[in-house]
Amino acid sequence: MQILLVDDDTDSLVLLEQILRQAGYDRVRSAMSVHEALQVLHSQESAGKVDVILMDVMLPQVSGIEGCRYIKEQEHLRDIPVIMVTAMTGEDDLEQAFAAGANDYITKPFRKVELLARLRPALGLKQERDWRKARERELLEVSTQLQIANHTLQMLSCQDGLTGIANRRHFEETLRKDWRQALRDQMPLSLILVDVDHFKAFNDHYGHQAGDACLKRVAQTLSLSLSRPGDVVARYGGEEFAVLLADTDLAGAEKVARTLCENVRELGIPHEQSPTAPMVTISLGVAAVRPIQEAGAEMLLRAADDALYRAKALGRNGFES
Ligand code: GH3
Ligand code: MG
Ligand code: MG
Ligand code: MG
Repeated sequence: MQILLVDDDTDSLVLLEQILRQAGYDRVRSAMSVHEALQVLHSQESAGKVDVILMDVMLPQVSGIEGCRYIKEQEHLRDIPVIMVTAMTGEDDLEQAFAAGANDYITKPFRKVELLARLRPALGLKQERDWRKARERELLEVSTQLQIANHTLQMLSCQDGLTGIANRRHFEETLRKDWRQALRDQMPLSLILVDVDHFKAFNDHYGHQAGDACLKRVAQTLSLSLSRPGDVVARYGGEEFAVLLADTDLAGAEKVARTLCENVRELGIPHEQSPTAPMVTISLGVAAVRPIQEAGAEMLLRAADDALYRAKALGRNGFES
């Protein structure tokens, strides 16, 4: 434990230090004024390490009472117990010292056993405060880690493992939310369902791994082809994707569908076994509604699915609405 002595009388300092060292306290520092004491408290080797201050009251320039008050006003110093050591024994002096935040008071000439007896609880108090602070810091650290973990989990729970875009769960949540928003704002909402053409044949011919890589590229292309911040693309199923467009009417959604179809085709991923084209293509079903109170978001899904079915039947590599 480190003890800081503040006294303008050298004899007092020597005596105090001697007693303390004899009692086994070998980390003792001295200061002859409040100013010097603050220098020690802020110095490299003692900052945050002083465990108790023994402070004389009668000091040049700034009194020990003022010094104590100042220390107790500082957030980073106020935990250090201050014991006043003084020859001034009046009741007023005592009152002032305690009002300034002093933890204890010893009168000079002091008895050795009294000094040591009063020192012990003060040091115990400091230790307890340090321990509590360390616990608080630990708890804060743990709670920060938990928050990060929670955030990560939440992100992962919305993400499709293979492609990194939103998963079906997140899509369905967003669909419900966007539907309610569109209903409130009386705005249109559009949905595009996307299905990779002849993908079973692609897998059979190129292998499942190439199939996975193809799905990743298609997902990325769909995602990069959307321009509005509110647009959401999700993996809806195996080789099916869903694109949700808020505040978008049918004409707008058809434009997006055309772009998506073109962009995937332009990736030029070879697909020799496809009867449609010698490359990977997609079919799209487009639906747009202005939500009404009486219907739910399922009607939009059903309409997009019907349109996708027609796009497939009509030859694939295109969209229907
Ligand atoms: P269509 O043009 O009518 O859509 O024909 P299709 O072959 O794409 O349709 P089908 O539903 O018969 O086959 C879908 C295929 O997608 C079958 C399945 O093996 C493949 N598939 C689904 N999920 C994955 C996946 O995560 N990775 C890979 N590599 N293939 C997948
Ligand atoms: Mg003095
Ligand atoms: Mg399919
Ligand atoms: Mg398919």
